[in-house]
Parts: sequence; structure tokens; C-alpha cells
Amino acid sequence: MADSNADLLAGAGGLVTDETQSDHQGRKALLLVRNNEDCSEFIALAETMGINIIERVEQRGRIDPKWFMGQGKLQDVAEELASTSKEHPWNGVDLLLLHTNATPRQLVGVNDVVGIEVWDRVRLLLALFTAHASSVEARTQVRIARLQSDRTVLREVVNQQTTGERAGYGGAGRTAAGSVLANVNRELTALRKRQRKHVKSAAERRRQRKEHAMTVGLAGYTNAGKSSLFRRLSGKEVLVEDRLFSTLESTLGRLESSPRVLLADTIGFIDGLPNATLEAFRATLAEAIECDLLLLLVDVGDSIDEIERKLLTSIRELTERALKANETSIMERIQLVLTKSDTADSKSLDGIHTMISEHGFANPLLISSHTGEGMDDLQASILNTLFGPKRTLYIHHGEPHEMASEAILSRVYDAVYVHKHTIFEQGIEVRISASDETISILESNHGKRIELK
Ligand SMILES: Nc1nc2c(ncn2[C@@H]2O[C@H](COP(=O)(O)OP(=O)(O)OP(=O)(O)O)[C@@H](O)[C@H]2O)c(=O)[nH]1
Ligand SMILES: [Mg+2]
Repeated sequence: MADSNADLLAGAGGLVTDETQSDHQGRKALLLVRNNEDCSEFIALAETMGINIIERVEQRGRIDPKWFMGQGKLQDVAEELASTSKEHPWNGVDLLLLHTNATPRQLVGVNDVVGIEVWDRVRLLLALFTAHASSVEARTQVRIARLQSDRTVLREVVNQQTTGERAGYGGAGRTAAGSVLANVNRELTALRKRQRKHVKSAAERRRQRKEHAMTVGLAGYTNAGKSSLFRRLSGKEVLVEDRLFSTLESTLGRLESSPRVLLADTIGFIDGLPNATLEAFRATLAEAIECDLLLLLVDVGDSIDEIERKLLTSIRELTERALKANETSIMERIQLVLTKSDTADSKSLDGIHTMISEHGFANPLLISSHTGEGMDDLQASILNTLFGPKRTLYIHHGEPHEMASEAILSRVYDAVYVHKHTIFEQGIEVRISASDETISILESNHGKRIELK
């Protein structure tokens, strides 16, 4: 690889610059795979961006620490790529996809041999995030994640130059890679500073909100149906698409039927995203994780093995993120919600229930945001968890010298969740959701004026 910036950037799989291509629609790519691995999720990620995988090149054996494939095989690929005629199916291929989370050494090594852009799974995800990021918040997060990842590749190049493994030193003893690395570091510092400010004010807003409302977070694997449920429950229009990572930022809305409850839609989880990359999305995830109740969504339309894999990934990511945010009791606040019930038959649902209970999850709720199945139960369950069971309270009118019933009603409104109240001649009937504890406090404050029906 020549020591020019352009090549360096290609070696890094395209270092982010303002000119970095973010539209990959129609690009042709080869997929390199070791052994008989299942690549369906990887392919779905590429297809989400409109990348056309022309061929899967497979090789058995151990992953090579420098070239991922065996060196000979990789050279064959490089030669065939370099000599394609117009009719050759590989004609126009300008992207090589490695079905792995590659080391910086492998990314640089493969690029050196083939000379075209090389992405591993992480770079594929980062390119996807870049293409889907629309808000300032999401763009900053994605750029931080990409720069961090590019930095590891640049460090590898600098390292190879320092040890003399590759040429690179110019007259002043400073390498092109070295100065790009310095620029990346500078930009990262500036972006992190901006992000810290944003995180701080978001945390403050969250704290203020929590004083006035209960919050419900929606979490789950990417494409699990989070935004669809959010839309159904809040009536707020958010992006719903059959593609991975449609949502990259967090959106808040109110439960339409109970405006005191806030809902947070957020970015989904995926297998095998390195911690450093996920860390960039910490602030976004915090909206959903720092909540009073967390709905963990699981798509039942998948095969049982996929459902289990996605469930375990989500749990792992959630507990890890929550630990970092000092939210130690996350598991106690999780309610499992099985989504897209319209896509599964009762036999597969039985299997899913068994698998889920083996992982210790009791009473999952089954819903469909498309048909509306299970929505009433879900809403009742949310209110029950946040405020207590639904019941009817009666406020009897008192003597003229006693506290007015309306004043007691106002205290009831402050203390519990009120669905509605009706004024009668003898008193006020109030439909509430409240715990036994809160009811006994009300009873001890207002004696016989309050009666639980
Ligand atoms: N059949 C069926 N499809 C659903 C249901 N809920 C969501 N979907 C579909 O599943 C796909 C993903 O839905 P989203 O709501 O965007 O999922 P998400 O979890 O927000 O996805 P990301 O933000 O991309 O991680 C869309 O094509 C939805 O129409 C459902 O109840 N039934
Ligand atoms: Mg979404």
C-alpha cells in the first residue's frame, strides 16, 4: 500500500471524511467466509444498505491472523478481481466483506493484497449507522464510533511503519498515517467534549421528567418491532421499516391512554458489536435503560434458535449497559414482550414459551402491533407494574366542617394513577391504579371518608 492518505483511508475501509461515501446503494461486493458459517444476518445488514453480494467465497480451516483467508486463496481472489473482463460476474466489484470482526492487522493485511475497500462486520455496521443517522445526536455518536474504529487501523499502520514492516517515513520522520492519526485524535477529543455536554443535559432532563412521570423503555434486538409498538401506544409517528437499525436515536412519547406514562423508543441491539462501538450509543440507550419499567421485545417470527440468540444478546447488552450506568436492578424491571404474534402459530409459540421460561422469564406478554392483539393486556400490565392494580375508590361527602371531597380527590390524584372520576350526590367514585401501600396511607389520612370498593 502506498503511503498516501487516499490509500490509507481505503486501507481503513474508508476513514470518515466529509467526502466519505455514505450511500452504498448498488455497490457490488464479494463476501469472504471461513468454513460453513451462517451469514444470513451479515447479508441482511449489507442488503439493508442496498449492497449487492455477487458471490460468497468460502475457505475451510483456521482463520489466518494476518490475511483472514489463507494467503494463497486471498491472492487468487486479488488476481481474479484485477483481471475481470466485462462479462465476468466480478466485474465492478469494489468492496470486499469479511464475515468476522477482523483485527486491525487483518484489515490492513487484506487491503494490502486486494487493493479495494475492505469491511469486516464492525465496519459494515458502522457504514450502515452512517447511512441511517439523521439527527445531529445520532450523527455525532456514529462519527465517534467510526473514528475510534479507524484509529485502531491507523495505529496498526503506524506500528508497522515504526517496526519497519512497511515503508512510510518521510523526510521529517513523520508518516502520513501518523499525521492522519493525530487529526483523528484531535477530532475525537472535540466530539467527545460535545457529546459529554449533551449527555449531561440529557441526564438532567431525564431527572426532571422522572419527577413528574413514570417511564417505560422499549428495548430489544434490531427489527424486533420497537418503533411499531411505540407508535401504537403513543400515537406518535416514528420511522418503522423492515430494515435493520431504522432507529438510531431515542424518541419520547406519552402513553396515549395514560399520559402520565412516558415511553422511550431507542436503538436496537445486535450480536458482536464491540464494547467501544456500543459505548458511543450509551447516551441513547440510557433513555430506555434508566426507566421504571423496561419492555424487552422479542420477535416470535424468527426460528427458535434465532429467538434465543437475540434474547440472550439483548439480556447481555442490557445488563452490561445497566451496570455501567449503575442501574443494578435492571433484571427486576424487565417485562418480556413477544412481538409480531400474527406471524407465529400456536405450536411454535409453545416452544418459544418453554425456551423463555428455561431462561427464567415468567409471564411474557404476547402482542401484535399490526392486529392490536394483546394491547389492552399490555397497557393494563404497564399500569399495574408502575402504579399497582386497577380498583375503585369511593370518596364519601363529609359534614360541612370536614374537608371537601374535591380536596380529597385532589390528594388522590397526587398519590395514585387516576383513570377517571365520577361525581355522585353522595360522593365521588374514582377508578384508580394503586398499590395496597398507597391505599392504606390514603385510608389512614382520611379515615372513613375513603372506601375501597
Ligand atoms: N407482522 C408483523 N410485523 C410487524 C409487527 N410489528 C412490527 N412489524 C414489522 O417489523 C419491521 C420492523 O419494525 P420496527 O418497528 O421498525 O422495528 P424496530 O425494533 O424499531 O427496528 P430498528 O429500529 O430497525 O431496530 C417492520 O417491517 C414492521 O412493519 C407485528 O406486530 N406484526
Ligand atoms: Mg425502530
